[in-house]
Amino acid sequence: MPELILALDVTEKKRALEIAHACTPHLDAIKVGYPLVLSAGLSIAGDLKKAGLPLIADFKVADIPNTNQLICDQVFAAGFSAIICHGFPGMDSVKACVASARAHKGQCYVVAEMSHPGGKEFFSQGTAEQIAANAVIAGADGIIAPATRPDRVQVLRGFVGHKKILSPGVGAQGGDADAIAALVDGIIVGRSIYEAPDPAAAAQSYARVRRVQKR
Ligand code: NUP
Repeated sequence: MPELILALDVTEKKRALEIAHACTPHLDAIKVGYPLVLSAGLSIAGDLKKAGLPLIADFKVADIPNTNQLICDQVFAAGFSAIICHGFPGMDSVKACVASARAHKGQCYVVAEMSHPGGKEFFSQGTAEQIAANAVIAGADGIIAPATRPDRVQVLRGFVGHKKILSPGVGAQGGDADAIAALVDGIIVGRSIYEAPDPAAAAQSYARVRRVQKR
């Protein structure tokens, strides 16, 4: 059954912690990216860990293998349980992230195709498929694929088999949670929860996807 992952792109630490705390009962994981870490510092991981949920670092790591490894090691040492990296820098770069994840008993997810309209510009003509296939060969735990394009998620499923697909783009970007939930292992929701008048109620409403049977 798909997980519900909150994208906590809130740049004020106190508010971020309040929203995380209020939404936690309805969530399976919290994803943190540059917006929050650049304002609150990497130590936000230690604060958020108190909620008891897995923490995904969405840094879309995209460098040479050595730099990737240095970045990922710090992310896991800070308390994150998973890292998101890009696949386009190549198999060796992805493998460095996977190696760091394994060394820290963490997970690694590879962006195969992005959810925004511009995501079609370069993640096309077989590139996303190749990235997804490489993610499997590199031993990653899964891929990131767009909730805004369920047809593409279905295609990419064919390349990753039982590996996990986590899918952003629900709500604010136009993706339909119920349409995508049956195709993926987790939906990632940001603004539609943290910008809602009552974030906990919004999270509770999205938590219905946790009961959807996967196709
Ligand atoms: O392709 C991607 N699309 C995307 O939106 C890959 C991502 N990692 N994300 C992230 O998911 C994005 O950076 C944000 O943190 C979250 C979606 O947030 P929202 O559109 O639900 O507010």
